[in-house]
Amino acid sequence: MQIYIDGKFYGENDAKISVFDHGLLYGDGVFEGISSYNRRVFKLDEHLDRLYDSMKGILLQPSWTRAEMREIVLETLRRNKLDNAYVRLVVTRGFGNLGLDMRQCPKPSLIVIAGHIQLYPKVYYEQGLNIITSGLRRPSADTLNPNIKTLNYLNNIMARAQAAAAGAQEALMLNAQGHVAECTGDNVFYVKNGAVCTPPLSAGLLDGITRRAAITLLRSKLKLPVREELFSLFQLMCADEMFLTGTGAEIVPVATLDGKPVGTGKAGPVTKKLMAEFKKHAAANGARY
Ligand code: PXG
Repeated sequence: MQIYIDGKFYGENDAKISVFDHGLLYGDGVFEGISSYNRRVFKLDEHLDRLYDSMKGILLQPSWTRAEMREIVLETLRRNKLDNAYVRLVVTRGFGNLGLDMRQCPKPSLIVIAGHIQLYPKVYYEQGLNIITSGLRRPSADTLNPNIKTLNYLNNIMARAQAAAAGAQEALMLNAQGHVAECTGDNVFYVKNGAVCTPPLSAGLLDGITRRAAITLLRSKLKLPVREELFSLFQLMCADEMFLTGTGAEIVPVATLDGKPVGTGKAGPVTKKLMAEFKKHAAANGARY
């Protein structure tokens, strides 16, 4: 595996960064996770837009143009000869001293890893996931804005550990007001009486690229109304179907929530149609390499 770090490619064992990197010391940095299908990078420009917005959100001045960053992603995929891949971009504040002041870090670092990710075994795409509601809330925008894809993932990781302890695959997270926000690495949708609903970005969630693609496909291909509105756990308990979206997960049905079946407890018809439309869409679109 060839890993890009700050202008050079390294083998897996030689790909290293400083222990003084503030990405490690403080989680001071941002990242992206991108999928490629059939030698095409899915929604590359949307991911680059989000990465540049995330950098703005943490006052990190990029030392690469967007065009350079785009080419680095494509070149990393080419070098690794991957037809279908998961690309992880990490931008850290770079090395500095042992102090919080970002001005001590002269230049940011860019890491690009191209490999594979399997978030959920295949069986869950037929049977649906079992998920629980975490007791941990997503932070609000005035604490650590969930719209920014930062390297601070402990909130998500601890909630995911609660899911694992309960024998579930994912954890649903509410915001401080008790509205449904998202899962630890996926966005949330439910279907009720032929309409689809997902929380608005203001509920405190990542503006998922797969979420956006799902909204577009639901409207254009399935001809269903999609509403972005606040809802509580009660709406999910009464839903006909529920599914999650994410780069690694794609579209994945939910079978049970907190031990109780959602709808019939199986992948519903809207979810199945959306999964098929998403597969078609992802296979036929994206930047070639
Ligand atoms: N919410 C959170 C908190 C996420 O981290 C999503 C929603 C879905 O967003 P996208 O843009 O992917 O549709 C994410 C995505 C990983 C990994 O381990 C991270 C995510 C997805 C898949 C893998 O690198 N985060």
